[in-house]
Amino acid sequence: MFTDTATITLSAGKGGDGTVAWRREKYIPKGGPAGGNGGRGGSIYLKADKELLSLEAFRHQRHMRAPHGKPGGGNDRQGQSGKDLILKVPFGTLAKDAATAEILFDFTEEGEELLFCKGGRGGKGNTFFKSATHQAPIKHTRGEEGETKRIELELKLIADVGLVGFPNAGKSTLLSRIAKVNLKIAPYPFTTLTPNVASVEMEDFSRLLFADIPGILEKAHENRGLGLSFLRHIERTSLLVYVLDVSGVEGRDPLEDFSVLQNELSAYNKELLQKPFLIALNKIDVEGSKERIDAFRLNYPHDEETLFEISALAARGISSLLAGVQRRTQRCFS
Ligand SMILES: Nc1nc2c(ncn2[C@@H]2O[C@H](COP(=O)(O)OP(=O)(O)OP(=O)(O)O)[C@@H](O)[C@H]2O)c(=O)[nH]1
Ligand SMILES: [Mg+2]
Repeated sequence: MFTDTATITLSAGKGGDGTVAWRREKYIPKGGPAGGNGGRGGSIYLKADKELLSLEAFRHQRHMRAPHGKPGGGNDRQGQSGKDLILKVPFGTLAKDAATAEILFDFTEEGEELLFCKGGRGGKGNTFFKSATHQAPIKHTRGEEGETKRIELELKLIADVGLVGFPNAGKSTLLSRIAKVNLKIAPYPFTTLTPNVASVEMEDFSRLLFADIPGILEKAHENRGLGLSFLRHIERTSLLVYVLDVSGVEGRDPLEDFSVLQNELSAYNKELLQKPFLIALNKIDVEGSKERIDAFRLNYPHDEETLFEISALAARGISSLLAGVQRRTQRCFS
């Protein structure tokens, strides 16, 4: 299962208590205090890891605890510190305070690491309280509690290119073909229920990450179909590819679909319309599609850098589309 949000509780370890002990050695009567300090409790860090692709690991274990520090020992021995806990989260994870929704951190760089909960300090043993006027203190302090936080993790996939389209437009077919992976494809809407991300090799052997998200319907912003929450996965892409069905098989009109998709994207986040985009008119292998392609070209300013005719199924026009993607992303990155 794909998990893209998780609410977890983090508890750092408590510090070990300070100890009361006395020196007991032969020939040294009244040896004085010898109680060591407690060890520090373990802290909790979160660290971005590119290898992880979901928050799945947090689905079963929702309360993470770092170990407590050990109490101080006799002979002034310091208690052992609790080991720090480093939790790996996928690259692209946003951490928020679960109560206030305040953004605590956005993990956008591989290997980034941040302290979330500090372990409690160890208590002082009675040796600490020895002074010139107080040679045999019985005073000691307890270890501090570790910090506890409830945080919400949200994964925003950081793909380079996002495929958007109506259900059944052929997004998964296209991604399966270009990334050479097997994705679920079927002739009914909403085959894709959770985003797929796959890496695609370009002509120059560089790689781009493509995200295939569930299909979008008119009024998706009012929660029709699967709603729009999946659009968060394409908010960070540098290029969108609208996949439009020109087969007419389902009575779809690509011009109308394009405008509905743009409206829905804008209802979710207006900035999505500012992103560079390409249009892939898909299913050109189907007889009669020419009519809709011509109508689209007539109504939509003809631009060879933006408009591509493809058949994801019959593998037509794919390399020109990828070359177009590459030109556009290079322009975005530079
Ligand atoms: N004739 C033809 N059929 C295609 C083409 N591309 C996809 N299809 C078919 O269209 C149907 C839907 O394809 P999918 O790739 O599952 O569509 P999707 O856009 O991922 O759909 P959702 O996951 O439901 O949003 C399948 O039956 C595909 O075989 C194409 O280029 N030509
Ligand atoms: Mg699909």
